[in-house]
Amino acid sequence: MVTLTIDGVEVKAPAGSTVLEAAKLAGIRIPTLCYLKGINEIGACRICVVDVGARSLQAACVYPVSEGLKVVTNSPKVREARKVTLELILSNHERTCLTCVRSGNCELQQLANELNVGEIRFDGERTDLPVDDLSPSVVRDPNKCVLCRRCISVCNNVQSVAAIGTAERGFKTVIASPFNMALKDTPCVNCGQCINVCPVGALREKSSIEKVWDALANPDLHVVVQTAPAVRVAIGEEFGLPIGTRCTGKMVAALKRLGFDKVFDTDTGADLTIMEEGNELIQRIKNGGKLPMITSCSPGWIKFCEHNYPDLLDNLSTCKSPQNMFGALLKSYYAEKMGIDPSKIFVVSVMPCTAKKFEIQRPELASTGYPDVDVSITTRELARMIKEAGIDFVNLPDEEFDDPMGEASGAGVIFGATGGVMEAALRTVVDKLTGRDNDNIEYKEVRGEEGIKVAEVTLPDGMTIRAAVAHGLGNARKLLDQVRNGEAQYHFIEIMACPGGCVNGGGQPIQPARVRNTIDIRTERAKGLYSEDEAMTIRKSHKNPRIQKIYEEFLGEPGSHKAHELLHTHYYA
Ligand code: HC1
Ligand code: SF4
Repeated sequence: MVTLTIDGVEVKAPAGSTVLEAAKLAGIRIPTLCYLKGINEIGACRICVVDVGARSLQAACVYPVSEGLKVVTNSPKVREARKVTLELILSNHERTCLTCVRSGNCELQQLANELNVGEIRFDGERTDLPVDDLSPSVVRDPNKCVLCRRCISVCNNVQSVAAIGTAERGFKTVIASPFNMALKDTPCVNCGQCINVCPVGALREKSSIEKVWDALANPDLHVVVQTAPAVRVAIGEEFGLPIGTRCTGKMVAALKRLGFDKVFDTDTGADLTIMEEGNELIQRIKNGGKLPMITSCSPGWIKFCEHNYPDLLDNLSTCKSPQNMFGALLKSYYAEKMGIDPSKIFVVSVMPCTAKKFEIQRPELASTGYPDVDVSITTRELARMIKEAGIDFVNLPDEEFDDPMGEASGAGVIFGATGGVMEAALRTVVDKLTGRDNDNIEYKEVRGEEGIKVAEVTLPDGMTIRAAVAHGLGNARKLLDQVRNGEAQYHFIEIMACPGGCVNGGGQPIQPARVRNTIDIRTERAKGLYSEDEAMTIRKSHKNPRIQKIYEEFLGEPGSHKAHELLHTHYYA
């Protein structure tokens, strides 16, 4: 520990910590803009400057503490320096705050307020560059960019994709793709992590709200909606509820009030995925198929694999994602059961994910002759629709998903957290391989935020299933390099593109840095999913009576010809 003084207060801070961290220990809040703990600690914006008695003011987020250091965080000189910096940023910021998607949740707006900026003294030249809205998932507006570089850090260092970086210098500095290509023409995987860390409205999802309103207003269409596991534990944040609050019943009630003909649960699709994927794994193990088998439900991960590990495409499970399995079933089994022409069924998915917008456009994901899913919106877009419709979300009663597709197991629920697909699969695979209804169903080794997690399950016949889980594409890269080099041998690997899994997907409510720097939002939301699973009586996919019925009435067996036609897919190098 070292002892220093901040604003006259003696503070003990761990050696190696920064002035920003030490100030926090002393209860002193230093304003920041570019700083994002663990992701972007580069001292770029200089909003956090403090006086350490040196010739110039120093950025607190990167300045190390030292024994006897004297820091002043609040003096006329410091306040003026911060204000000038902020006014210079604002002078080149497109100030369309009233209509900006981040209005009310903009860190720049909040900072202007906190630093008491009443006027902008330096009006001058403005950046005027085209908006890139060609990607199916992400819209980039350089005119709102504050050059904090959080998006670059998350894309390069966390996701290891490097689709964006800085170009030009001085006033012309811009965040851009290589050769200024449209994002859609780069290796961008549409994960949307850059959106979640953007402090302003320079990055946002490509909105599909109007398409949903149009479908809902079309009397010729039967409009059904499916909601992903992770949406229920995050949507409440958009209405002021604590992070991780379970809002399943309120979410269903809101969707019914928006006018959807049926409200279904993607978790049922997740149960179906486990049936197919579990069967595929058992077949591969028994018949000497390609191992390790790798999960295929995260579309950002699939695109990453296609770009970076084409040699591992045969390792991917051929299973479609739960979203698409469920969509295909709605336009076949459900259409038949309800006597509705599949051309009249319009499937909307609500996902915590921006890459799902890309996934639904993949031409091979249309096994009924119609796209499995017609429109995919994010958790944020659903919240906007609920607000636009004037629905009082917080005071809604809890309502149930609709029959005949609404039932799901706890295994389907936990899909939304990293390790959840693996745990759900093990619950079924171990039962199938042992021929027993095993009670031990919680695989805690694969839960939590460790970047790469490993589990070994030894069966009574002596066979050991070796499993690994990676979340965030940087971790996936590390794990896959081990697999590629023969350094690690597994039967089954789960990969989710987003750090923390879908609970932290690129379409989830955006929590500002002041929250993300203090709370692990991934853990809080995951807790909500695990508690929902715990409260359920059916916690294994193969025990879900709805799933059993679908196989009995329609699909036959997992891996059947019909199941293959509707529920499986292929990939492109
Ligand atoms: Fe996911 Fe999945 S868990 S990919 O994260 O396999 O988006 O929540 O819907 O499809 O079920 C997302 C979440 C989601 C699929 C499922
Ligand atoms: Fe990078 Fe993901 Fe953003 Fe694409 S969507 S630029 S891959 S962070």
